[in-house]
Amino acid sequence: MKTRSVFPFVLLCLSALAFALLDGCATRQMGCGGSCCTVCAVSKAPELTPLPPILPAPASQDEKMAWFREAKYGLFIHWGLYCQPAGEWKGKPVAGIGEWIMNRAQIPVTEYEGLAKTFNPVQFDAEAWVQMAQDAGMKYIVITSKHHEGFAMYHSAVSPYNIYDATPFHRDPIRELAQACAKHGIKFGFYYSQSQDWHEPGGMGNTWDFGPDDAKDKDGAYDKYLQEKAEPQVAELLQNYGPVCLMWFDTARVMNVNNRGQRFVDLVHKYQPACLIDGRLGVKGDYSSTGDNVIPSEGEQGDWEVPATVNHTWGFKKDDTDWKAAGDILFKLVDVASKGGNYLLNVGPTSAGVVPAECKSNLLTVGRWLKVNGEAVYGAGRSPFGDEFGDFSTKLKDANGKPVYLEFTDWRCTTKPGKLYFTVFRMPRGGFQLPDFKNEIKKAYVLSDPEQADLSITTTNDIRQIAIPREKQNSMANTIVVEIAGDQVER
Ligand code: JFZ
Repeated sequence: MKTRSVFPFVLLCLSALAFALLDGCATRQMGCGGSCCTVCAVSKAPELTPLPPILPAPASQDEKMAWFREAKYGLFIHWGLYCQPAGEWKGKPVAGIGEWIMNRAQIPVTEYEGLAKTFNPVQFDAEAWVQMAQDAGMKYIVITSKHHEGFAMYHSAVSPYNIYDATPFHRDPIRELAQACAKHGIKFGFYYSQSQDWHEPGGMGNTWDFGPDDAKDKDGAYDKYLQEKAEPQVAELLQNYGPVCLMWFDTARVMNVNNRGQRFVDLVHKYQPACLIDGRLGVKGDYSSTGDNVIPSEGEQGDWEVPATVNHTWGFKKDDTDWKAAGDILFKLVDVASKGGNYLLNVGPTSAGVVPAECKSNLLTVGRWLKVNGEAVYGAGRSPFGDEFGDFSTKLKDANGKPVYLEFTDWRCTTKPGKLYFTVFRMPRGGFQLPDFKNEIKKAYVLSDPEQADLSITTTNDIRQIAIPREKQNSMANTIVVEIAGDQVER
């Protein structure tokens, strides 16, 4: 009697066990593509294959910058323990950007560390993230390898406070991403918070556990942290993940003494001479970084990049769903490109390891436009005009009595030798009015038109106007290619 009633249960257990052994997961969930199981919380890592070799030293700075100048558009990823509280601590919303929650709520290290014990992003799929970046038209990915919280999102031998050793996830997502990026031909780089580390007594920023920062600077704790954690971790990143396209340092604090900044530069040059350094290390890098979401109002010389958010935070916050619309992202990308810069647009994946659906969908909409019109962006040069960026109002004045700068958003111009790309965001009824230039026009056509059918140009009082047939118009933006005599515009 007793044996009989237990028997079905034993059978069930055995079959579940067999299934688990075969599949790596007892009760595979629908919709996770087989990469995870949210019920038994066991994730499946892809098979690791060798990474490509590190790139040789470029022959010149121009050669070093070539991929960056071509790329124009990159994906920034802020992912760390902070995506779990997601902007809320002990049931209360915490103001400010999500990845700053430890600081904003002054959470003690011992308490914050607890987040690692439950961090298990079982739906993480490197392949899916990289595929998304590619479909979005992005050419490089920069991910937070360690943000200010001090937690390494890769398998670090320097500190056990890392995703591989300290979480039930027990995987190295950075290694998996490096592999997927290599497969898809996407450049891969790292954000690394070199100065701020709220987990370490000598790191900058954690004043609630470890006292004022200037004491750490003066008593040697900061240098100890830099030499025993930050520098060795940067060295790990440069040695263990294949070619690193750039190192994105941030929020520099007293980097100019004791060769602090220079030592990071030296590490990059030593291990990966082709790797770029951003503009926030505190000593000179390879290009400059603007303020967050700050797009200059005019064209700028040199190499530069705008780090930007898709909502109002970098790290995931559950209550921030105010996503930039696809048309807005596209305008900003073309705007930045027409001013000579790169656009590094951020997503904050959730603690499950997924990019929020609506945000992803907006990025993919831009990607579909770029698939057809990318020639106007990738590798394209600055606008030779400038009047299209905006002008000072003749009527509106700011609080200091100065005229208000009004941005114009009707069109932007990018260039390649002998070609002007006019990306028109608001098409006037009568057609697009070309800015004044002397070159003869050889041909004009809509970039998305596979036939490249000639567009007719009408000239009235020296003003040249181009109309696009309605059936060839796209609701977000239309690029008119104008082929000119000579390589450059003459005004
Ligand atoms: C920093 C970080 O503190 C933040 O969490 C995020 O990672 C962001 C990309 O970078 O914040 C900054 C750094 C510099 C400026 C603004 C925000 N800045 O120069 O304007």
